[in-house]
Amino acid sequence: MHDSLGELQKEAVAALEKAASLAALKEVEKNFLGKGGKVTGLLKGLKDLPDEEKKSFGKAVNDLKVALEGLYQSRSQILEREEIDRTLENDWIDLTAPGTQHETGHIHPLSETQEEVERIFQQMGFTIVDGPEVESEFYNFEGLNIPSYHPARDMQDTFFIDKAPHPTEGKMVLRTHTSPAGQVRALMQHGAPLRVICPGRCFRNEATDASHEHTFNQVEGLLIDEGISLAHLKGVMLEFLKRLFKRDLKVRFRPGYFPFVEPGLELDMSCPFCDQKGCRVCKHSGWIEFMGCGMTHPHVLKTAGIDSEKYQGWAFGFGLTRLVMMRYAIDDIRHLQNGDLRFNEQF
Ligand code: FA5
Repeated sequence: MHDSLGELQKEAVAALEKAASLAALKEVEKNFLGKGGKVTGLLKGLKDLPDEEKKSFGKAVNDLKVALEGLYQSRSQILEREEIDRTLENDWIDLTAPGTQHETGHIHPLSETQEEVERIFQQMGFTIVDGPEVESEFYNFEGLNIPSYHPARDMQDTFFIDKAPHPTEGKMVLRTHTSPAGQVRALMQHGAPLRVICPGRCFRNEATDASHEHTFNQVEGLLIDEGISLAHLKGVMLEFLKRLFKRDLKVRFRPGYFPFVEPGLELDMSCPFCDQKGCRVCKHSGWIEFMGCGMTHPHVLKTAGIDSEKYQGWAFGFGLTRLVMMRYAIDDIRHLQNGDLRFNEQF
């Protein structure tokens, strides 16, 4: 009996030492020391032995159990250590390695400049308003003192929409400028006094080239109140340009013609890129044509139900797309909307 115990001990010790992983070691422990294990079986069988054998064999089996448990513990510590070393060897992280760069989106230069323009005018007390891109002839023309027979309709080549005309407002068009949003819709809706800007997309049915697109962005501005003159427009524009270009600039008015303002004017600004010394952007003139503007025509005020004896004001409209081209020295307007990521990623 004791001999077979010796055999069992050899077998268990060999199996414990051979186990190469914690899982294998656990399996060996189960086979010998677990509930149905060989050593446990011997302990359970003690009760059937005669008393004189029970004591000495019982002690021997118990000694074997204690010895195997000790061996199991020390083997399991060794294997645990080996497993930790293996993990450290295989799964190490180099904290000094440079991180992976993730591609992020870019704010389009048009949106960036529009946001800046909006912020500056908001700081000066203007509200941002919007209008529809598909307009009726009434809002795009008549409400702006441009009746159907007026030659000024030809100044803005119009896209007509293939859709039933509005019962009272004429044919539907893609708006050719942002003036309907400001001088007609905002004025009709809010009345006087009013201080708004309307940035938005406009459309013209014209051949495209480096400085003309069929789709482009404008910013319309409108200020109506009592006792308003062109001096206020000059002051607002000087302040706006100073905040936008971060330097003091000059402005000058030239006569211009737009049926919805009287007098109609063009505003030029001194070139912010060469301080009027002459450069490519200002075509060596020192001045850059910036926008159309003028005192709001009494007919426009009347159409909006405003007393033109009491209230006066001015309106302006500049090309946001052209402003972006100037700021970022973009030589072809078509780059801005052709969706080429190589262009967009530069900003
Ligand atoms: C107008 O559209 C007037 N509504 C502006 C105005 C508002 C005058 C209020 C008076 C009072 P004009 O057609 O000049 O004006 O256009 C204004 C600006 O839009 C131009 O100076 C130019 O910068 C831009 N623009 C016009 N057509 C195009 C085009 N095809 N592509 C890109 N920009 C354009």
